[in-house]
Amino acid sequence: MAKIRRPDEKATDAASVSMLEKAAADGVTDAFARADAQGRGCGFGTDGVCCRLCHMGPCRIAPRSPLGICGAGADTIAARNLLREVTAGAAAHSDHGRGLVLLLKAVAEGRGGDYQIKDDHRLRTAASEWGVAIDGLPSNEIATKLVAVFQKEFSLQEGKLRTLALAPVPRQGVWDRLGIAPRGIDSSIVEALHRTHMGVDHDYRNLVHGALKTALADGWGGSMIATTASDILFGTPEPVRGCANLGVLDERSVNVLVHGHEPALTEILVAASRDPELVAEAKAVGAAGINLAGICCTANEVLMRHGVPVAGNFLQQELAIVTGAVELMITDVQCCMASLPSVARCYHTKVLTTSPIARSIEAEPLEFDTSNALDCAKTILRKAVANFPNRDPGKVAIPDVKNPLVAGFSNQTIFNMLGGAFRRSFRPLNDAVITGRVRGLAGIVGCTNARGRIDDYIVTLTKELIRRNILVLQTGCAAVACGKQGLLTPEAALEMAGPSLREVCEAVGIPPVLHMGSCVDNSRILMAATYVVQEGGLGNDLSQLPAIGAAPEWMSEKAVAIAHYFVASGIDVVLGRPFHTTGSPGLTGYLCGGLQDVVGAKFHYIPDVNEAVETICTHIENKRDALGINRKMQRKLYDMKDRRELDV
Ligand code: SF4
Ligand code: MSK
Repeated sequence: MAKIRRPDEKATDAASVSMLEKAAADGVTDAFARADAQGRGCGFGTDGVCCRLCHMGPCRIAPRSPLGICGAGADTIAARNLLREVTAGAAAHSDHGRGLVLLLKAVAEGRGGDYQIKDDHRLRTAASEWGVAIDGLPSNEIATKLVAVFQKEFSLQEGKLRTLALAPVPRQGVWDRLGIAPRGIDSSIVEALHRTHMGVDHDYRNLVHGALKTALADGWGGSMIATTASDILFGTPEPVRGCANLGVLDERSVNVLVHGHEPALTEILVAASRDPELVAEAKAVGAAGINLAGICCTANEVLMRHGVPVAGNFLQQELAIVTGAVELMITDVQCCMASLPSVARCYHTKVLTTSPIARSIEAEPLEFDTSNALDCAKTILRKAVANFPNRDPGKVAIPDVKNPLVAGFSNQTIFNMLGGAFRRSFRPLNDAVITGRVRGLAGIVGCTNARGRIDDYIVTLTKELIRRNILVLQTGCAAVACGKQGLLTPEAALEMAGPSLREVCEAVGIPPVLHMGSCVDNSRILMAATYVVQEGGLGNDLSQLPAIGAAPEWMSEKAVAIAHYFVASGIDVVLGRPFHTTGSPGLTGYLCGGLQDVVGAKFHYIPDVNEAVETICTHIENKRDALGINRKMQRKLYDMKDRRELDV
């Protein structure tokens, strides 16, 4: 009999708990209820030993049937399944990147409609990074040349990705020696599907290397290009105030939620929602105005650049509708649940899909046309305004729960904040790490998962690491989880950070947890680590840094790809739930052990958060020992004069 959890066993924050109670009272089935109904899940699937790659199968590996019909055992089957997950994740990120490159191409060729190049400086630095000559050229010509380079990164058939050259040189050597430097992004994905076809690659270690290679085509390819193109088109994020949780919905306004991952439409919606004509139309139907807020990573994109409030992370998408106060939810791609229209049916909410590759039964499709973006955005918002009179006040209950936050920590911003506009530099951060005031860096990223108590592991881990003077970098739904708990404010440094991290944060004016963007922006974390290496004093490869990645509550195939590109880059990754490999001791042992000698990093499966804290701290201290920077620090009590003199 499956266990039915109480609302407070499903969610950490008060807003989600109260909406889970309301969902039950309103007769709405949510993801948590469906997770309970699913029970523990199929053991073969959980262990990764179910294969349906050909139609002699499906084959399941068990003691009485240790081999599939073709002779593939648990190691091969689980490794092929894992590589296919990485491939899907890499494809999702990279297709997102491709869309942005095509938009940049249209802008460069004068076909961008309402879009333009917002960050000319970023365009020029990106062109230099990718080896495009810029001398004397106007922006559109530089953009055209850069787009050509980016497009070739997708289509390259031979050689290796040019983007890999952004990584530290020793790391590139590791990839070359191992033969995992990917060629074109698209061809890497095709190759991964080929090698996992029935009867091709059977060696689980070789399949893991394939997973690392495909993931590199994502992190150092498609995702890196996606982030760069977004910054050029929409502006490189700078620190911005915002707030998070369901309390950002406004009972008096037309509430519009953007959900998914693609920033192009959302950027225009931000402008359109402030259009006086549309605001007047909203007032004409009795609303105070139009309130735009976001869910998941589309939310992170517009939070990072405009301070648009975040209504919630992944598992709050249904709960937002349960408030009864959402006129329209606009979905694009990735992480938008199939259930949304059926939840919306219990209220007056309309669900609109805007991508031709992401339709939903019962949701209204309205294909977003980038060449006519503003008109399209206005049409969409008018649907929301028209729906406002249909709201049933008796069904409205918006939790009075939200927390302020500061987001917008692109690397360019971190350079400026640490070094000042005239001596932009990561030096102060390196010095803080070398002197031990910052013990190390942890990238805590990824999703939330309905099988657990959402946000719990992420927030507990983050709080404990900053208490132990580890600076935390975040993206995606993990960042929103911490935003909801007030961890993304400079004040959090005073209240929750360890004493030496607090001093650093106070001196620079940053939170102890830096929100670096959406899940595709994990590329920013790769680059942050790279800039630290390049700054000097902490080794010459990413694998030497006192740094670690963690995906405590991950659920998406994109997270599998992200975890692999971190490990391929030499950065260990802690996973709060294991990959589906536990039916293969050989594969699990290789991922969580053997890889260390191959790429200088490995995975850690750690469901217990306290164990994760200890593992992460030990890992960071071991790296510090190896660098020879673990000199015993003298404890010093700082007075105001000392604080002013702090060199951070
Ligand atoms: Fe079974 Fe092999 Fe076919 Fe997989 S590829 S379904 S293990 S026969
Ligand atoms: S939205 S991939 S649940 S982070 Fe990027 Fe959140 Fe994970 Fe989707």
